[in-house]
Amino acid sequence: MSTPVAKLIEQLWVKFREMNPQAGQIVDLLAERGDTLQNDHIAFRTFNDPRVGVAKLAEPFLAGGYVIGDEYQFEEKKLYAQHFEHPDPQLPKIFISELLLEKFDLSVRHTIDALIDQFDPASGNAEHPLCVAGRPWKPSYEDWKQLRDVSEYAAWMAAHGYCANHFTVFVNALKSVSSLQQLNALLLDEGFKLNHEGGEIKGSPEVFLEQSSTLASTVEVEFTDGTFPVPGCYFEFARRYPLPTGQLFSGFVAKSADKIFQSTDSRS
Ligand code: OOG
Ligand code: NI
Repeated sequence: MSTPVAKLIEQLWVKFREMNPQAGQIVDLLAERGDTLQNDHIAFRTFNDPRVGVAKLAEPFLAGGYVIGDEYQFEEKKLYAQHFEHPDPQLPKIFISELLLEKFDLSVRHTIDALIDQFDPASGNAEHPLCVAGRPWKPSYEDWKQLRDVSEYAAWMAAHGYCANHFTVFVNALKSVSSLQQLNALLLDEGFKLNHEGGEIKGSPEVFLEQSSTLASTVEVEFTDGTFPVPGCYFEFARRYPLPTGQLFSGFVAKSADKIFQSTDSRS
C-alpha cells in the first residue's frame, strides 16, 4: 500500500483520528475483540464552485485509478453527490458531495463566496491535494450561525473545510459481531451516541445496504471572533449485501445518505 493514493488515504486517516478521538476509541474497542478495521468509504464535503467542486476534490483519486460510480441528488438539503470506486477492493470507496450554491439567497452566497475567495487555487494541486487542505479560509462565528440557520452542511464546511468528514467501518469484515444491530448495541453499551435520524439503522437488506453512524463529537473551533464548540467529524458503519448477480452492492442509497448527513447537525 504505497501508491500515492494509498498514502493520501493514510494521511487522511491520521488527520481524521486526530480530529475525532471517537474513531481511535472505536478502533481500539474492535481491536480488543480481535477485529481489525477495514474502511468501506471516506466522505468529503464541498461547495459546487468550480474552484473547489466535486471534480476538483476527485482529481487525486481519479489519477490514482478510481472510477466514477453513481450520482445522488438531495433536493431538500440542496446537495449533489458522486461516489468513486477502485478496482483494488482494499481501497475504500470515496463519497463526495457539494452544496448547490445557486439554490441559496444572495446574502448566503456572498458569505460562502467570501470564504472561497480566500482559497488559493494554486495550492490545490497534485502535490497538495484539496482533500487534505484543511480549512483554507477564516470564517467568523457570525458566518457560522448565519449558514447554520439555512444549512448545517454549509456551516460545517465553513468551520472545517477539507478533511475526511467520516471514515466507515466495513461491518461485513468484522468477526466479533455478525450484524449491524449487534455492533450498534455494543457501541451504545460503551457510551457512544448514535445518530437516530430516520432510525438507528438506515436502509435494509432489500436496498443492499444498512448503515449507522455516531453523532459527530463537538470540537472547539477557532473563528475570527473567538473559539466556539461546533460539531466535528463522525464514524460510520456499513453492512453491504449481495446483488442478485452475487456481487456486493458497491453504491450508496440516497434516502439513507440523506439521514447520515445529519450526524453533524448541531441540534441533534
Ligand atoms: C455524507 C453523508 C452520506 C453515506 O454513506 O450515505 C454518507 C456526509 O455526511 O458528508 O456518507
Ligand atoms: Ni458515509
